This record gives sequence, structure tokens and C-alpha cells, in this order.
Amino acid sequence: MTAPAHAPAPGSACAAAALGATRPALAAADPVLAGLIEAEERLQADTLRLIPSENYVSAAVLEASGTVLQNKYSEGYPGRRYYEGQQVIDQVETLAVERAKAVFSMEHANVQPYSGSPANLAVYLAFCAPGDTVLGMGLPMGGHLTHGWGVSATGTWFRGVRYGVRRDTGRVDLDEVRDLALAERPKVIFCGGTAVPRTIDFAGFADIARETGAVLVADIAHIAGLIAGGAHPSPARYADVVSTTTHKTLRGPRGAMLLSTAEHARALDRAVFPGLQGGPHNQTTAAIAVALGEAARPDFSDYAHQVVANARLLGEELAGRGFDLISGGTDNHLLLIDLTGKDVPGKVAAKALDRAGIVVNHNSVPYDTRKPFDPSGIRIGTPALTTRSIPASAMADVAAWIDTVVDAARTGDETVVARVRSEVKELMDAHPAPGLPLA
Ligand code: DSN
Repeated sequence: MTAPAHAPAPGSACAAAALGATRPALAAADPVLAGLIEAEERLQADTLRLIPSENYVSAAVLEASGTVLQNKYSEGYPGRRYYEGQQVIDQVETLAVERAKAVFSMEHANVQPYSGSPANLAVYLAFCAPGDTVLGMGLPMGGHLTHGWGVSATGTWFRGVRYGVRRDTGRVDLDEVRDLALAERPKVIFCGGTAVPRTIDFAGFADIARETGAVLVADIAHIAGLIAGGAHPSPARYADVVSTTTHKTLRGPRGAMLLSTAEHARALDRAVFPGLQGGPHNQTTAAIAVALGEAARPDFSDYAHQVVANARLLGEELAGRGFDLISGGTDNHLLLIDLTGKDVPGKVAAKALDRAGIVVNHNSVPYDTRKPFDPSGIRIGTPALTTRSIPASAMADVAAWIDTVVDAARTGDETVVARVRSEVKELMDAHPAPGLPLA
């Protein structure tokens, strides 16, 4: 195979030294793969990563996720396993569970779901029978596939009913949610999503769920870190179940958790195992525990508030440059931008930004007339740049770069793209990412 981009020339003394320095065993056993990992490290170090669901984990989280805990099977739960030899694993999982309960103020936590989609599928298994109705935000409106969208198993095996956002405000209309819930009587109501720039009204959703007899599931995957850091209201006391991934604003490993009231603990645990999964990924559980320990520290609260402050500033700068922000701005870490007025499709803009070292994703916007794989918008967020301690004062530059490159995407001016790429690199060099061994 060819040498990975961004890696030193294969076989060079520089390549061998670089690969051997951080992962000597891997470099010796599989230099091709070692080179690919280093190329990814270089890419993550050199680029401005604005995908709102991505972040940089700490070196401690990285270390915990690559350990001998990989070697152990532990189907079941602490104290109730189907394999022996759990003297240590039980302690690891209990630590993660107790930290999760404390950080999110919930009575029960299950830290075993492999990722967000399996976590949400476990919710269906716990509370629904095939064909039952669930109410969630439509995918093009900012929801998630697993909230009952058609192409997902959750929309095939269950009957997904969708709410959206208002055309005039870009915000969820709780009157619409209530009307739908009263008419459709869903077993489960999901709130939260993947492209929701505004505060989620957990209390409002809880009122509707109580009135209609539904289980309220708050999918906080995107905002878990903001909630942990006190920069977004908590769903505790309102949601029956809280579902979250652990790798977005929460800054942990790729994994997920389900939290709930004590009432729903057994149903959820049985749904995760043996209902849906086999052995938990203990190395991930350990890294989740580390991330939750970090999230309980005061500096995590500073980070969470700064994520929101940076997003707000970036939104203001972009709006000042004529960008059309869905809902007019943001309350959290995320901006959803309709590029129709800029005369550039979202994907064309996202590709040009990628060439400029600014990593975003193309995204549908509410009421989009274009297809999901070639939509009108882009979605950007500030968690990763905040983790790198890129200062708020740089948001004006970031907005200017985005503006320049989106314009260049329209005119085809690659010189501008190359200039921005070198300016981005300078800023990245000044703010090294945590967890990356590269200088
Ligand atoms: N893929 C996630 C995101 O980017 O928001 C949602 O699952």
C-alpha cells in the first residue's frame, strides 16, 4: 500500500525514529498501521476541528483505553457475572457507574452500551414492543436516526412519529410536540438530537410525557459535557431515562451510557445485557471512568462554559458576515448554517474547508430542499478548539477563514484555500492538542 498522507517517507530514518518513539511494539510489528496512526495524529494536530461531536481526549483517557482490560470477558454486572476472575473488573465498572451517577445526578447508570445507537436501541427493548409508537425529532430537523427515523431499525421495527422545528424560529415548538403526543400516544418520547443549537426544555418535555403516559428519554449525547460542567440545564428530575455517548463534549472514549431513575434500572440493564449486547468493553469502561473523574473537576466547568462562549462568539462573527444561522444563533456548542444565501452547497463548502485545514461536516438544515448526502448546510462546533485552549479572541479569525473559504469554494480560488491552510496551521502550532504525542 502507499504511504499514508502526512507521514514521513516510509523507510526513512526519520520515519523509523518517529514511529518507534511513541509505540515501539506496534512500529516493529506493523509499521504500516503505525504509520497510519501517526498520520491521523498529525492530521488532528494540524487541523482546526470544528465537527461539534468531536473532541480531543486527555492523555489519561487515551492510556486507560489501551490496557489489558481488553483481555477480560465480563458478561453481566458487578457482583453478577457469567465469568470468573472479576476481582478487578467489578471495581472498574463500579467506579464508572458511581461517577456517572454523581456527575449527572441520576439514581442509576449503565456504562456498558457500545455506543449511542446501541444505547438507544436498548431503550426500545426496555419499553416498547415491535410496532409501538415513538415520538422523536425528525432527522432533517436536527434529530437522530435512532429516534425512530425510517432508515434506522428504530423506524422500521417501531412506528416513528416526528416533531420538527418551526420554520419561522428554527426552534422546537412544544405545542406541536404536545399535540402529536396526545394524538399518537407514544410509548417513548425522545428529546435532544444531533443538530440542535438551542437549549432543550427538559421540563417542558417532561410535562408532555407525564400528561400522555410516555417514558421521556433525554438524548444528551451532544451536550453531556455541557451538562456535566453546568453550562446547560440538567435533565435530572425531568427525564426518566438519559442516553448519552461519552466522546463528544464529555471528552471521554467512544462509548455510551444509559442513566435513569431507580424505577427503570432493571428494565434498562436487562435490555443492554442480555437483551442486546455481550461482554462489555472493559477498557472503554475504564476510560469512561477517567473522563467522568475529569468532568467532576472545576476546570471542566470552565471548559464547558468556554465551549458555549466560543460558539456564541463564532456565531455572532459569522452572522456579521452574512451567514444564515438556523434559529439565529446558539445556546450551546453547535452552529447549524444554511449556505443557500451564499450560493454554495454544504458539501462543496465542507470539502473546501477541509482542504483549508478546517474540518466541518455538511448537514441538512430544517426544510432542506436538497438531499441529505448533498445538503444546503454545514454544522460546526467549538468543543475541540476549546479543548486546545484556542482563545475567544481567535473566533473572529476563524469566522473570517470560514467566510473566505466558502467564497473560494464558489469561485474555485485554491490559492486562497492554501493561504488559509497555512494560517490555520500556525494557530494550531501555537495551541497543541492534549493527548497527542506530536510536538
Ligand atoms: N454521529 C453523531 C454526530 O456527529 O452528531 C450522531 O450520532
